Amino acid sequence: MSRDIKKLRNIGIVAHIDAGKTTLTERMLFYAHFVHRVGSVDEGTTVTDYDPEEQERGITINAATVTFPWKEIVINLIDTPGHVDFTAEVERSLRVLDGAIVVFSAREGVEAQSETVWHQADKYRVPRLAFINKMDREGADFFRTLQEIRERLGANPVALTLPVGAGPAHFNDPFRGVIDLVTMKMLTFTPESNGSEIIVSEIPHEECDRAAEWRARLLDELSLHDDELTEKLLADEPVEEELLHRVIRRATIQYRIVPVFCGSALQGIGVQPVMDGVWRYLPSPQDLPPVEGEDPEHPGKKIYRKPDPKEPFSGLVFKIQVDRHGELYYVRIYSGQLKANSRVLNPGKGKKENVPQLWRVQADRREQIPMAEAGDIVGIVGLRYSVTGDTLCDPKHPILFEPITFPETVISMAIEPESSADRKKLTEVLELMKKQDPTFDARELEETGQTIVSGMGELHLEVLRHRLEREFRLNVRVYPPRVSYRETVEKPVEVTGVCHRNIGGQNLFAEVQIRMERWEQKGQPILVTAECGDALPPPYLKAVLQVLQEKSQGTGLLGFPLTQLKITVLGGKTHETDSNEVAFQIAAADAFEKALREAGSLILEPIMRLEVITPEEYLGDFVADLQRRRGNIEQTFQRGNMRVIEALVPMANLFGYSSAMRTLSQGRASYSMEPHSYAPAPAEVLQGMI
Ligand SMILES: Nc1nc2c(ncn2[C@@H]2O[C@H](COP(=O)(O)OP(=O)(O)OP(=O)(O)O)[C@@H](O)[C@H]2O)c(=O)[nH]1
Ligand SMILES: [Mg+2]
Repeated sequence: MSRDIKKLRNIGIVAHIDAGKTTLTERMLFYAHFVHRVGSVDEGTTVTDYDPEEQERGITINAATVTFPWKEIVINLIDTPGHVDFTAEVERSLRVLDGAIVVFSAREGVEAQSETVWHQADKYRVPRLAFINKMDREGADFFRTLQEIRERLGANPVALTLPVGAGPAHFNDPFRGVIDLVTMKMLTFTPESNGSEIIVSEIPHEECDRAAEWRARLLDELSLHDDELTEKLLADEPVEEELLHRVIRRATIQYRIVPVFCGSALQGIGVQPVMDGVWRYLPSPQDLPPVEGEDPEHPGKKIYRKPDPKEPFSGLVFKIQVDRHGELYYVRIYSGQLKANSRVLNPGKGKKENVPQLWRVQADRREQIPMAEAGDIVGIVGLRYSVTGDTLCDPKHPILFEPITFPETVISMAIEPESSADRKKLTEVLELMKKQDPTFDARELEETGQTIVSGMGELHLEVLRHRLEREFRLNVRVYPPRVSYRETVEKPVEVTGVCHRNIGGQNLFAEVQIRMERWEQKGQPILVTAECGDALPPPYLKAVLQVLQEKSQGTGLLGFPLTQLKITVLGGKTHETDSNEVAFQIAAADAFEKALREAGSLILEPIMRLEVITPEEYLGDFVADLQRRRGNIEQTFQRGNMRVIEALVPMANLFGYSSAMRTLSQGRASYSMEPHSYAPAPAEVLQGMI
């Protein structure tokens, strides 16, 4: 089944936890006639939260893909999780999607994780729409949320629908419909039809002034992006809807504006206008510039692929789903065609891969397809060497895309199989889980026979443990979680690594000089680079860089994974007859070990960015409590009738914070946290370790 690429929309739904992403997805599926009754998150009956773990907890854990038609288009949609422990799902989705709907709760406004996903979408240059949801809740405020989008996110939000009323049905002026500022009509959604029937009527008298004011703002803003519109407005001529749609579309795709809609996904109010927004304003794969990659044979040389089925095939593996039945590799196709039973190249690994089967994935169901084209997202069964972030391409036309970066783990815990017979199986299953989840790590400790698993938070590790039991029938003993420490070097050093040896009668000579130092750069824990001009011939330099790269992925002097580390190759010496690549590998390893020893080590602990939302009366208690936890309060501010505290706090002092927080506020406060950075651990921590 090939599709018209102009009519395809690859989009993600992203937001803070509980904003209503899954509820919105379910509504869209209902209006698109993909499902015939509306499932509910609270009853565990939605299409996209199909995992038992998700249904029991009422939250999304895995990003789920669904494909459905809407008017003239086909939407490939990924519903992502909001909980920060599963941020990898958001990161990789945004990496391969062409557009996004960012959902906000009209009551809570722009929450901590909304900021994070917003910046992730900025990083991958994803055009987006905003949906201000939960207009039916007490305390919902569309205009305040709009203002927060402008101020906290530095975005340019442009309201396309306005709410009529706010709050639940028993209120005086409850939320009951939206005003479409493009058509200047009021839309109501009949409850008997579950919101699928839309009644279009004139704007009620009492709303006219406000609608006129916001229409004027909309036209003002749009005229900044289009001359034809400006002329029409100056000449006082009528403006057709089609012109407005065109201008909004162009400005959205160029990241100049963010169209904003409002509604209630739960009550089925205001959802179809967002779906129309996806159709009208978000890009098809063809509307985007060619994707950039590197020529694997000439590192540094940029090459491009147009989103065209006639170009050579290229794609990116962005997710691997593992279950008892095997592994499914999700691939975004950027150019060309991919057929079942074909062969492709994984240029990063230098391996050819067979593609035996292609699947279209619908949440937990799959359908086999013979072929897929540029712009599409498909599942492959049967790859052997590829991992998340790898490029696949036409073997005759190699291209290498930039891999996906994921955050480092922050907590660890020791686990052991209940019976020693399960040890081998546990190791195998953990390997599978690592493959599936790039923010999960497992290392065996030789001294104790325990396995240390690391992840993004307590919930992340708990969910993984449940999977071991439920899916793989492995019972494990679990030790209390602790912080994932890292290490870097204390002071910068310059050393020379040498290889002056005779191996099997052959003399080997190499010398390489390196600098090792601590460096901090967000998103790039380790940098290995060269500043040595032509002191070393390229094959030798390549061998040196490779060894340094590998070693720096390992652990430091104290046995913790290395981070915040920069290694620079400064120079070296070769010998006319005795130098070769092996000699340089040995010299590089020698330089690395020497440098680590001389530079001393510094233990780093993970620091979390914490946001607490509390009623005013508990503010003082929260601040004092956070200070006791070695927290640094960055700011506090008002949101509606609540106070928000933003603080940086060591993860080590945040275990069990949710129950402490409930006690402090009698259950009235809420919080969220996400990894922020790694900072030197205080002396006590070091003492405790030695
Ligand atoms: N009143 C009201 N409640 C809503 C609305 N949308 C969602 N909810 C409720 O909010 C809760 C969270 O909804 P979800 O759809 O699971 O939110 P989510 O963004 O998918 O959450 P995560 O996937 O866990 O990040 C559920 O209890 C929903 O019933 C809405 O428009 N109005
Ligand atoms: Mg969800």
